[in-house]
Amino acid sequence: MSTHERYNAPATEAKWRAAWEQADIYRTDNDDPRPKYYVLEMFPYPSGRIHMGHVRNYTMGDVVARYRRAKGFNVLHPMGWDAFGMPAENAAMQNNTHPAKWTYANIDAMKAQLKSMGLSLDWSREFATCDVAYYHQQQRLFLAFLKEGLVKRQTRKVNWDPVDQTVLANEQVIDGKGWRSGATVEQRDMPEWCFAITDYAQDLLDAIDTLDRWPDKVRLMQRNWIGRSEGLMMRFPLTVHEPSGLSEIEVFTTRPDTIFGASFVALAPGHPLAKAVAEHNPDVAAFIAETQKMGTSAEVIEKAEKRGVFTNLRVAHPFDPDITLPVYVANFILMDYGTGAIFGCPAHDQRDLDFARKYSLPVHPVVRPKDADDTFHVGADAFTDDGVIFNSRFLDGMSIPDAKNEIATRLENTELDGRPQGTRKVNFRLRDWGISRQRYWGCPIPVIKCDACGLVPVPDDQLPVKLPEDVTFDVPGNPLDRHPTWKHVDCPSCGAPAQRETDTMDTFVDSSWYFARFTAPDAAAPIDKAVMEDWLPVDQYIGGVEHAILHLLYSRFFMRAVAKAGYGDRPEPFKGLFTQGMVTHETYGSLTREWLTPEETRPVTAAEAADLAAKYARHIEVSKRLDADPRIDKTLLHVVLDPAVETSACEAYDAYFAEAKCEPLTAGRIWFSPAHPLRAAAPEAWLMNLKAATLTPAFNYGVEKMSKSKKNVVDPDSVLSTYGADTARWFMLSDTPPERDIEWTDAGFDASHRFVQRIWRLVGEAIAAMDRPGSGDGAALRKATHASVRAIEEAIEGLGFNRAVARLYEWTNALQKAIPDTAVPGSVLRESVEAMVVCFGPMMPHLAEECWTALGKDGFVANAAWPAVDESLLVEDTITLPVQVNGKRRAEITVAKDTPKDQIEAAVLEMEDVKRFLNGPPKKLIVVPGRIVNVVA
Ligand code: ANZ
Ligand code: ZN
Repeated sequence: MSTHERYNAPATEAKWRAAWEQADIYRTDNDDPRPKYYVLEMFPYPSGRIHMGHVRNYTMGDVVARYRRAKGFNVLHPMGWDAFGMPAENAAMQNNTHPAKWTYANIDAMKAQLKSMGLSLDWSREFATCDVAYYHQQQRLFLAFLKEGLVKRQTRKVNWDPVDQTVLANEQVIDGKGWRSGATVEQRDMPEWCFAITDYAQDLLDAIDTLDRWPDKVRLMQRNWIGRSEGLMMRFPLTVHEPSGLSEIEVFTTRPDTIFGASFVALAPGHPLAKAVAEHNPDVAAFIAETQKMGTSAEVIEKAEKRGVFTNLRVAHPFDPDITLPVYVANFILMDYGTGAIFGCPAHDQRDLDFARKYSLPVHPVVRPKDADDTFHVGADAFTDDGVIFNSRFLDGMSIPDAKNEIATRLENTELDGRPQGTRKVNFRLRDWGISRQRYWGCPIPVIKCDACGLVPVPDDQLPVKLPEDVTFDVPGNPLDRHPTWKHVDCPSCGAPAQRETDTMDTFVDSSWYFARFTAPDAAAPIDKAVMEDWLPVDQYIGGVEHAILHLLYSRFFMRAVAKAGYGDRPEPFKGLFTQGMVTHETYGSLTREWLTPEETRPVTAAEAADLAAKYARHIEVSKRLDADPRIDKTLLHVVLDPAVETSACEAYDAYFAEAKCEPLTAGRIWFSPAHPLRAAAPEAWLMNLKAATLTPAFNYGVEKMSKSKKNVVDPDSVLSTYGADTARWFMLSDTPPERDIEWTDAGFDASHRFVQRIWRLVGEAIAAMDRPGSGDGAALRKATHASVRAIEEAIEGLGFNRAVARLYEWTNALQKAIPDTAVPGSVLRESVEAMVVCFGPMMPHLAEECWTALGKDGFVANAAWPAVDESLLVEDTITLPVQVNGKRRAEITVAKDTPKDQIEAAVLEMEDVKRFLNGPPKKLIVVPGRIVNVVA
């Protein structure tokens, strides 16, 4: 073959993919005796098409898989589909198709796309979580967990959409309204199935310390999510009788040291005492009813204005019965944390302070900064830092920890109605995991509800509980619930007519154990214990940081539950975790952010730019003034280039001066932040592009995450079919560290494409020179070769793919130089080229195969061993020593490692940078071998 031909990537790549598939080289045998290595990328949701984020994620995983294979590991690298979930039902509603049909068609399409990337996946292990075979096993796991006491029924506050007749996740409640229906969301108490993840709260927290190959930020996010706090349960007696008979309020506090700064007690709207008071107090009843309309999420509650209502009740201060505190019902107290009641200390808690200011409650500081005196007081900001206790009787002068301890000890030893008034308590923010979803497209919960027997597990021989196929999506609500026959069954226990559970499982359940199922995807049991224990933990897991909390935490819990149920003991599923950055691209749009694809825009001509600049002169002037104004919050900059909003822009400007604050962001007014690339350019340059064939400005909104809604997506398909997978893979690995966002640019992509061609030419040129004997020993190239192999293996092992790429560029340069140098023997060229092909094989696997064949090698490079590094060639044979004159560093000298002292001395005395400081021979000259040269003038 002629190696001077241009490399035809699309055709060559297809050929090699067919060859790999034919030879079935990526199938993994569980019994292979070599050491195991499990690399996994988070499996995709089958939305229908892969996006560039997938390309990046799977390329990285594939590099790791191919590298470890070359290193002699038995590598497991599977792929599947996270296939249940709402989008399939939405599609079913919109397109009148069945979720299964839609899902499996998407899987087919995406699988073909993934295949065109040349990923070394073991497709024989593929499954979708909506496969009956998979969810059958999941139902068995559910029942095993139920038996172990890890599944509970709990009544929970949920967001109920009265129009769609469904429970909404917190993210689906937008400003108190359902995301789809727009109906005002109600809070309802609903019985739910829950997994007892809180049983493992402490263990999940402690074990984070063992995850030393996880990013610190993810470990921190997990810690915060689990949210352990040590505090005190504290009982406050009511001063008057309450008709319900309730006589006290118990609170949970992490700051008992601030008890002498307490100025109120507050109850959650769902607190039993709050409800009791509501029975006879209409104001309280109205307030509670109103708060029901707020979302249930902690974030919503955090953001909302702190409000409350006085109950007319008071409690006695635990250390002074003469002090009483008013009891409120308040919207910022959560019912499902602690006891659903607090004592408020406004001076040292911001929420309490906001509340106290609103209701004119006293603010008594009881902790002062170490360097402040007793006149210390609190203004708009609560003081939450460390300090010294004051204004607190027997606590005065203590540190916070000592004061906490003192209060706890005293209250533990004080009796109230025959029980200690205080008890130390550890609380977790983590809640049990509610898995009930009132949806069709999920794994049915295998339980039957019988009037006589209660909740009866479906017997194993009656599993799987299959989803019925004949369902309709034309009306809101749960299709399983309204199916005419599906839910009607006989009770497995007494035989009486009974009903199936119509809730399905949260899709996070499906993804909490798929990695374990991959190890033995056809096992008769959910998990083949021995095989799973062989493979797990996953050596390298790669995916998006958006899954850093829930998916990973649920998986960690799941594996603990799996262990308890006897399916194998691997509590930590992922040994190494890597979270890659996103793929970004330039974004264009109109002033009001009607997005345009880059192709829909065109560059503005100089004449047009001048025209537009004149037209928008007023705005540009305002912009410049705002820019220069030191009083402006520079995080909210601005340019308004639409005549229609000219007045409002100028009004906003004036309002700013009047009110000393910036206008909030509103439609029609665009405030660019200074970080925006357009801000750096001249005002005229803001008009980067125009909407094609019009004079409508198309603003460059900078580099944003690729997303359909912003129309800045580059479709992998077009790139893969035109340039081939290797170019796309190489681009994804180049330049940008993998944890950072990578910007898609045509120029960068072209450079990758040229490099593919360059390698192909280079290999051809090297092959042509390989027969020559060479007049020298080629030591320089040999060194470059072996040093490169070592550097690339270190880079890949550290997931520094961009460093491996950079090293390959250098290596090709060294080779390029050596080819015309007839002193370099052909055998040394061959050694270098063969090693190079193996080393870039993980990144550009198709090109590597083609080069391998051109080199006359047998078999696939995908099966070739990683080049052995000759360590002796890595030893540096020169050494660089700093040279000091009179204690100051003046020069450095590089010499052969074994240079005798006297030769170094002589050479130093000849150096210009040393001679300058000498008048005649030096007083002293000391060579510290391998370290430094000291000259005393
Ligand atoms: C008195 C106090 C004084 C508090 C002070 C803080 C500062 P973490 O760390 O998250 O556990 N709290 C307790 N239960 C609550 C609930 N159900 N809803 C809202 N807030 C609640 O926070 C514990 C602190 O959060 C507790 O300590 C309590 O307020 C509040 F200067 O008690 B603290
Ligand atoms: Zn029964």
